[in-house]
Amino acid sequence: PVKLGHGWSTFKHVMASDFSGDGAADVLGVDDSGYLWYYPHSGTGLGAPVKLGHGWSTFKHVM
Ligand SMILES: [Ca+2]
Repeated sequence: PVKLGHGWSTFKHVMASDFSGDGAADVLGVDDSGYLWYYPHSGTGLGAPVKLGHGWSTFKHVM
């Protein structure tokens, strides 16, 4: 395992995959306010988060 960061305890959902198609796994997360965040991975670490949307707090599963 590789530690990518901390502070995820307030997130309701966290998932990783190469969403951008560049070969490095990125992270998507839904925070406790229902915001969906995208954390791009440059290959050396996670970049600044980008807010993708709101209203995801009512979803039981996000994948
Ligand atoms: Ca990627």
